[in-house]
Amino acid sequence: MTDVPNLTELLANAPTNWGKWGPDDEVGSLNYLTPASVLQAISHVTSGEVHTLQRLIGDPKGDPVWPGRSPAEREMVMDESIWDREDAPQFPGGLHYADDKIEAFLQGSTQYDALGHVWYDGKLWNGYDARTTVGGMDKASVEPIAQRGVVGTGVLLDMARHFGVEAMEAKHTFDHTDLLACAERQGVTIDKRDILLIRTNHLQLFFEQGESFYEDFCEPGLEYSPELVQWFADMEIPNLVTDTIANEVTMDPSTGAALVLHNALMRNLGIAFTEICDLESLAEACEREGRYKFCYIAAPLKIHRATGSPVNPIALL
Ligand code: UVW
Repeated sequence: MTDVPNLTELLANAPTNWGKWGPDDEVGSLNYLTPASVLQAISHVTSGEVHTLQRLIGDPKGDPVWPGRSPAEREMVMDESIWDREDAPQFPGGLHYADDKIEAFLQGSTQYDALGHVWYDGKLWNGYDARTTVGGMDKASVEPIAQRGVVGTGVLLDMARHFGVEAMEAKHTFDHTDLLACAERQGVTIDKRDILLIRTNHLQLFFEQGESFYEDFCEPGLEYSPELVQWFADMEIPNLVTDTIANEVTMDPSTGAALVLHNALMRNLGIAFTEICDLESLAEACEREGRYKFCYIAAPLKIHRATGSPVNPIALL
């Protein structure tokens, strides 16, 4: 561990977008998504086919979550059994109803990360002090992202298919040159300000392997390099969406540092992260139709001071 460089050293010369949208900005690169880009995104809708990208919460087969988090627990509060009791509430007209509640990590399902969700060196996105997270996110919480919503052109990069596998294995890394090669193979161009949706289908292994999935936990995904970060900055990517728990290789293979891209892309460039998506039906449709661009729409929940929020994004073909 002692040989692992800290993020301050590793990202010393990395580009940032701090200040680019003013000292009070809390949505970062989502600012690239203007009304004109919304109209551009809608122009990709030709069949009207709708794909929802959220994974089921409370899946009987299990909910994949980051180690240390637990899946949401749903509890029935009111159901027909309440009316077996003497003291059951009585409503005029004989009304009965069902109610339930969940206890859930806000980062424990398909989710948007708040831009302030990760940091190093005592500073969050846009230079906000990390002390602003104490007791709730006073800065760069998920709420401003939820207030604005996310609509833009999505491009699916089916990396599992590109590498010729059903599901990508742990620790398998790739970079922006692989994204470009995948796009070329699919016959699509990645344009500036496109929302990137990266399919690995890695979580199929969660459902096949059960608890052993978490042994030596290291998901596959994008690997940090200064060139990759510069490419994301130059391409003005507003949002990175994947079907893994944390959107990038968990431990950087060359340095051993954890979640480097969360910091280089989210904290420094203000790129929104959307994690634990289910991209399977979308990938099938894209392959069937031979087109990989669509209108991507997502509205995380408006939760005051939250570090993230569940979301059910939509790809509209
Ligand atoms: C962490 O940042 C630890 O997790 P995630 O972004 O996957 O919610």
